[in-house]
Amino acid sequence: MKPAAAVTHADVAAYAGDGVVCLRQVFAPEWIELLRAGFARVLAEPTEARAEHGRRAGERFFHDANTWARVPEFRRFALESPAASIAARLMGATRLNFYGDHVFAKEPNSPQSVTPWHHDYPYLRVTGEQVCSVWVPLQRVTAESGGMRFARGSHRWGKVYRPVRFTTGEEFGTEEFADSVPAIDADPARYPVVSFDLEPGDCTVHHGRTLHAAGGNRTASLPRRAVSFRYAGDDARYAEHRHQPQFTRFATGLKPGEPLGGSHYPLVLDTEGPRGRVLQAEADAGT
Ligand SMILES: O=C(O)CCC(=O)C(=O)O
Repeated sequence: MKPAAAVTHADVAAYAGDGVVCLRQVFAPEWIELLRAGFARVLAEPTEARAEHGRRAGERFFHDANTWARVPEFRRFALESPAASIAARLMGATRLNFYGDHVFAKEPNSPQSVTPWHHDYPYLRVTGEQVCSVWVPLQRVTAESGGMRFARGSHRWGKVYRPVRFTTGEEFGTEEFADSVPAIDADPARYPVVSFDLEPGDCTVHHGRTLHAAGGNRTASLPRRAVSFRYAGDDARYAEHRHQPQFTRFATGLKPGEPLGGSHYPLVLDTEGPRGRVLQAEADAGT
């Protein structure tokens, strides 16, 4: 579980202050190979929640979510790779549940296939401060291939903004959320943005309220494939929204306000209670 490179105090401070941090070479090559195998499996046999967000004919922006139940490579990565301990350390969590995976592929020559500015909270069935996503690329990622961009400190703006459809950029959930995502790119002085070129083995970790976006893939030959592994810590509670995106429409057996748990949200780390193998065994048994 230990990351190949340690998470430093400076990383923890960056995550707390900016709502995002880039970690270099925290996943050994075997972990990335495992993800590539899982990714091939998802592309070959996507779930019902898959969507194609390509904005123009000939472009491909593929997305799928919560595939880990049937993709053993992702399940193993989520529960056993350094991702969980990275998430716990950055959030200061003593207990950690895995929330789910999210798979994104922007193929070359997909320049219009942008990821609109959004944050994750209005899409997720969880509330709390300790919710984050570990975004792990499978190959080099540059601004040109669709690198992620983050509005620095936006997790501290105290708002949950309306979700937007990736296919069109239109917002939804208008009765539930009062505010639209601010026009981040229109005012760089007011809304500073950070981005990172990444190599395999690197990742970014963003807070569930950090606004983020990404360009299309403007390269001719570099795919842009990544998997987000989402985790929730001590204060996270199950929540429901009136507008459930397709990929969250499954029965959890939980009531709003309850801590996460059960087979959908397995406990992966508990520094104060019985942990490690016992919890792993529970997750494997689907309890
Ligand atoms: O990869 C992308 O373009 C979007 C990723 C994202 O929104 C996320 O991981 O929360």
